[in-house]
Amino acid sequence: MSRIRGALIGCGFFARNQLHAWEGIEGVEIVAICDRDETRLSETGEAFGIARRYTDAERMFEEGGFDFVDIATTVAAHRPLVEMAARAGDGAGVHVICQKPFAENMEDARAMVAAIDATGKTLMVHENFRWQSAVRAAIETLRGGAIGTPFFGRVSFRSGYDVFSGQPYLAEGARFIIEDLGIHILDISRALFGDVARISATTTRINPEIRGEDVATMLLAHESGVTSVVDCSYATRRTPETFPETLLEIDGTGGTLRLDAGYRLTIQARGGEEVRDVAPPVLPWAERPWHNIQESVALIQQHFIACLCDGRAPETSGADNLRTLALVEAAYLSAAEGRTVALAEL
Ligand code: NAD
Ligand code: 89V
Repeated sequence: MSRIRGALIGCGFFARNQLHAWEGIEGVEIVAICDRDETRLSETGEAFGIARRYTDAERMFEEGGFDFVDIATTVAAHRPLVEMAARAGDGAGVHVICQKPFAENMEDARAMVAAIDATGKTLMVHENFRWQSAVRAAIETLRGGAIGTPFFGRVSFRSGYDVFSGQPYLAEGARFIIEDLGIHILDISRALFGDVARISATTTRINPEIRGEDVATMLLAHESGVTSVVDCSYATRRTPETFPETLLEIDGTGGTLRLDAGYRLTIQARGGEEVRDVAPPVLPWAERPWHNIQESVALIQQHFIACLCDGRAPETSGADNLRTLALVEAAYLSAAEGRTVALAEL
């Protein structure tokens, strides 16, 4: 593929990371942007030098001139926008990269996957936490067999960081931590240990100022036989504050792997110990402590473009992400009904 042209919808809090990352990928150009909010639209257009600006996504698709669309809106707009992308160019469609959470429910998610499937275009969910370089180092080490066959894992994200000032909508929804953050951590568990047969979960709300749950503890029985604990909290005040690090403890038949605070990866196997500094770089446009997430945005977008060029499915394709989304739904169902939920129920 020669020059690849993209359009981005949703010029909000997170989109600037995506636009910076696109700027860093050779051969890619964002030729149009869209937001219903004119102020955000013009500020973003000015900041990134993008002249084609739309307040109406339908019009942007009608005028076309791009190969893929990057959907960076919050979840309620995802299904209509993905379906618009499928109808674009008289049904030829365009490739799609869509932010997490992909959909509000399984029915919408399946319809979105089917709509893009029918066009033969690529659909990737921007599920970037498994692309964080520290997490990736752990995934590659495990897949390389360094600690033998895993049988236990803990995938943990605990923080007291104020996420609500940058993303006020996170305080307003009936659902919070599993849908917004747990979705990433559940996806990391899938990337490490494979698909899940059963899950049980508890949730609670500690912060009285928000509507949804801010603590979730989940027990996953993977099809591979691994048991993992996925625990998430935005009510944990401790030092060091580790936002936005995911910490790991994995036991295998031949040793153990830990990813500790400060991006320190420790592998103990065959009577020896290796400690590696796997801290992510701070990209020129990034800022601490978000640099970890920001680098993963660059990496997942590079992966998307590599997949388009090679004609292969992205790791977090729409079809793959249905299984992460099903885990989210199953966790809420388990917490509400106080029982273990089989993923086959979803
Ligand atoms: P935001 O509310 O700051 O921005 C969303 C923008 O989309 C707004 O400017 C809004 O006007 C615009 N918009 C909504 N519907 C639209 C439509 N139909 N047409 C045109 N514009 C529309 O939200 P945000 O914090 O930037 O989050 C966006 C998405 O990114 C969410 O799904 C969130 O979960 C996700 N997110 C992902 C990560 C990550 O690491 N992957 C981090 C933060 C946020
Ligand atoms: O990555 C995210 O989806 C963000 C945050 C890290 C704050 O949970 O919303």
